[in-house]
Amino acid sequence: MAIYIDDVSRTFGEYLFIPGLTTKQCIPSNVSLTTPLVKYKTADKESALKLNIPFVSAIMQSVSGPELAIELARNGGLSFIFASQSIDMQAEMVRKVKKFKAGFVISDSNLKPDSTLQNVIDLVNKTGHSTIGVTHNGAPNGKLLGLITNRDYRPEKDALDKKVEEFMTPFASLITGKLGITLTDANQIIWDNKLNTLPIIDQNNNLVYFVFRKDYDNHRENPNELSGKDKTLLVGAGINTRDYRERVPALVEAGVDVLCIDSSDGYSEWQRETIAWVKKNCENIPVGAGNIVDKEGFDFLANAGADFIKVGIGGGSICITREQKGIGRGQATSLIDVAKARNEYLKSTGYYIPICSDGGLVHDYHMVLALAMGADFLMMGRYFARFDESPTQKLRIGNNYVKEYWGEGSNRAQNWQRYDNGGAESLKFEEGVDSYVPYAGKLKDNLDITLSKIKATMCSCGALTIDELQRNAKINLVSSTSIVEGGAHDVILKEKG
Ligand code: MZP
Repeated sequence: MAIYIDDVSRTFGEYLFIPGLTTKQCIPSNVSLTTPLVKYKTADKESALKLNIPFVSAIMQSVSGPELAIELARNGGLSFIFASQSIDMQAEMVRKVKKFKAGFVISDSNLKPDSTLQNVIDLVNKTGHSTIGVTHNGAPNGKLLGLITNRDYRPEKDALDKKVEEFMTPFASLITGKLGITLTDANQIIWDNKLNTLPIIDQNNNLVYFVFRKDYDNHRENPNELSGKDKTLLVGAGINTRDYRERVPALVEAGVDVLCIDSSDGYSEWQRETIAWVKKNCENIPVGAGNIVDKEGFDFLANAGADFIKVGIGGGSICITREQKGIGRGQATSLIDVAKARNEYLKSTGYYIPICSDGGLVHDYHMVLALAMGADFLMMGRYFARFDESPTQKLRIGNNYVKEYWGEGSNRAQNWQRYDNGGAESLKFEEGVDSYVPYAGKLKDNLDITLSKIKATMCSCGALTIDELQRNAKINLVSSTSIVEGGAHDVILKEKG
């Protein structure tokens, strides 16, 4: 006979906090959101890898590219670069994040001296950037031969087949900085010489970076920045249970800090094999696994050696797995169950395995509920897809700006490995949709508001850390009528100006 679980599975919108005592120390500026990312022995006191804010971005084409990874790590979180692309392309994205130095930009617009004005115009239209590095081979790190800006040509008057070397500012006339220069010194040279761009070159005159005058104000201090001992930003990458023997070494070579197996159903022997292979062949690289929704799934992946475990099936905003396969569980119940299993595992082994709540977070207070229910950190797709830094197009629909957001199980992503149960290498049916999300601007601006709200809720609960929140929060299941009571009601709202 099948096993019946009688308790209803529930999600975040069905719970609210009851305030705890807010002491005088309990103010948002005293709240710490630092949280462990990977497994550790409690005798060692803390995790070897920690996040400064409990956010990671989803392993999705429409979310985690290098631009978002850089901005999120600069603000204390971490991205997992998506795995549903070629190994080379994914490794290149990881490399881009690892090479990032605030204010130092790797040139994305480069041509050779024998390229033409037409090539220049095409490149500017494609990238939107007006400064072009002229290198011997047209590569971002080739030998620097000159520079082109929009002051060097007149598209309406000049011949379109004119060669770049005829109108570029040649190397001999350029002011350059040497690799190793500080940002402050680079800015001083820009200022003293009234430049717009300072190319930074190595000892062989290879172009390494540009420093732009226009970026001067952007180099703010980021006290939360998530970087390693070598000062590079931390970055994660998704992997699958098919090509990990080739993909993982390429990612490690590119400098990846942490891996995560990306699958809609992690309770599988394929995940166990993948974890074992990574542990044997790349012992210093932590690997997370998932997704699971109960104690059995957690214990299986914990015993397989996972460094963190992701919780959640079917709750993602773009996910239709529950409709298509009837598989899934309310996210709050899943978390409560898995957190209990994690605590039991800790008691019996002395190892703390962080858990990540993945998908389905809608309101900012849901994030606090997920943390209070035992999540160490949160994976989000929809939340990050709305920002400038996500890799998708911003479009105008009617009077609103939106960004595209599609699931990994949609025909558009074709990430069959994520949904693979063995067999043919293709997506057999869709488990995700292709959609839009409202455009919301810059990541940092939105994150600041979200973090303020999280800290305010934590203070109301009397908690200064995530650990205190997990130990002391009072959480109450609420009736559907009290949810209605929670919004504005029985008033006539004024239209917003
Ligand atoms: P959300 O933050 O948009 O609600 O959910 C993001 C999560 O949904 C991802 O981290 C992933 O676990 C899951 N996901 C991604 N693609 C699909 C799909 O196509 C999906 N079904 O469920």
